Amino acid sequence: MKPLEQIFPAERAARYREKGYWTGETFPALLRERAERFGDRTALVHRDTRISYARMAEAAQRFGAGLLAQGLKPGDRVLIQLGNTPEFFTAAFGLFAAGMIPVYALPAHRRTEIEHLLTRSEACGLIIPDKADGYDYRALAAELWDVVPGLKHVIVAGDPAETGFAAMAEIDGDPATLPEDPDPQSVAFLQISGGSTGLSKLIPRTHDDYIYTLRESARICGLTPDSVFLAVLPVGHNFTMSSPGTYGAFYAGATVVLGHSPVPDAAFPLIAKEGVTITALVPPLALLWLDAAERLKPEIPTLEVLQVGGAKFLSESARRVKPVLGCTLQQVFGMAEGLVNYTRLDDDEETIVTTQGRPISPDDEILVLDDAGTPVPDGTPGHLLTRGPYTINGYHDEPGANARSFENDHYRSGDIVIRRADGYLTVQGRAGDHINRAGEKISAEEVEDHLLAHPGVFDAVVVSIPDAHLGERICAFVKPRDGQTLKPVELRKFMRARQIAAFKIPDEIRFVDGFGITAVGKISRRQLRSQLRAEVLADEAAQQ
Ligand code: OOB
Repeated sequence: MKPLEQIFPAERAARYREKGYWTGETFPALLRERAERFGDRTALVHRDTRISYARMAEAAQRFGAGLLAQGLKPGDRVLIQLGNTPEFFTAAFGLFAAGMIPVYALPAHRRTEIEHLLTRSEACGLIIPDKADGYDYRALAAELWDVVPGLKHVIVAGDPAETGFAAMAEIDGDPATLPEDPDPQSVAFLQISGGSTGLSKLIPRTHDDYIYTLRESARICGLTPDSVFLAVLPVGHNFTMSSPGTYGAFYAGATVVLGHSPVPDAAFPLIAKEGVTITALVPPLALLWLDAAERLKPEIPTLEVLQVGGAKFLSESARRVKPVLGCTLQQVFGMAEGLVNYTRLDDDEETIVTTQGRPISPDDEILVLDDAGTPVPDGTPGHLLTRGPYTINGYHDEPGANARSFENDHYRSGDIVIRRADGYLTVQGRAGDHINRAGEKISAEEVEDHLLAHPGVFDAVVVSIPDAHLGERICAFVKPRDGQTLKPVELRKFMRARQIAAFKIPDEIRFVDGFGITAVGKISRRQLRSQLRAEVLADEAAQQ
């Protein structure tokens, strides 16, 4: 197994400890300590089930010990593909308690993504629901069982039916068998990247670095044990997990309400019923909530903070949050690789609506550089690079991507930002070729690869197009092979059959005879993408 590491240069690691950012806390210790301190208080609410801190910790520890009894070992990696249900936390904290490493996948992922993540992480286990949103995850696991040799344990939250897989409810062991707490500087879990090229990369986060973000996020977002955080975005995503998210809420001893749907008709009554004080949305959902609230005038006086992040929230929309929902907007600009920026709750309204906040840590060292790598003056757009106490120094086992994304000890995020003199950042767009579709990051190259696999496709170029609802949508330009006629519906069906997450299927497919240049090879795909994107924008402008 390739070792998991996240190596911070010694001088910086020493500084982060000295300054009290890294405190030596670990996830298993955090779980025990919170169970002792907040025992009977409610940690989790899911439909009619309420779970106390003591019960959550006990369930996790028993599950972790049960995994050991099944033959899994500390250090083993286990992929969790669960939705917003209590089992997600039993699984994640159970793995922590047993010294194992969770790898977080999203419920929308399908065979292609899951196979890649299992293989790359060398996971020996997979934890799935039985069925969710009409999709049978057991069938997916059964296919993977045959093709991923390292996969030895499939655990089903719910009914394993005839698969022969283990039922999560039956995995049970004696917490006395759990190992000692891990080294706080060791890797706690693998998060996945949005990715601008190819499939997701694995992001190793350590106990020390991640728990620092939880502690600071809980403070910046004003969490107390009386706060109630509603999770409607997938709990496996870094935003919902740690900014402050569910883990930040646990850090503070607060209550997490698991929402089963982000639509206003479901969320508003849940906010009212549970007295939710803070929740997190991506911009398209925030727009949906704003429009619904104008119509429905919901009684949600407990809601103090609405966080919006994952993609750019335009200032005109941001301005509506306070008057329409009656709560404070907090913009969150973060990345699973580390750096998270927040507008602060007491910032002036202009800062809240026009910026994406400033970093968590005084030791987040932000650079804004021009194309040649020279720092630009404040107020001028440039490439964002960063290093700091919770930003990774490399992806797991990705020499090529690491050479592209890390330079002089800094991570290049691919974002174009403007920095104000006081350190607040405004995101201008992306330098790279990824599409941010309602907060889901999609690599243009990956979608092109799927299209090119179709026998009738000669070439394909995928671009992002600004979209009023989604923020950006996926537009594919496809040149069919000579003599072939293709239909969009046929290509979409073909892509679905390749078992990829549905959010990667192009929203729009345009057929072209060629790409307007004789030798495609002579210009980079990146140039081609920006040229085609400009053509669509010109078309759209002409139609208005
Ligand atoms: C969050 O994490 P990822 O890893 O899915 O995506 C990171 C990328 C950023 O590099 C940026 O391109 C984009 O998502 N992004 C934003 C944004 N927040 C994220 N772009 C504009 N405005 C924003 N507010 O998306 C994530 C992780 C932790 C907290 C929040 C979001």
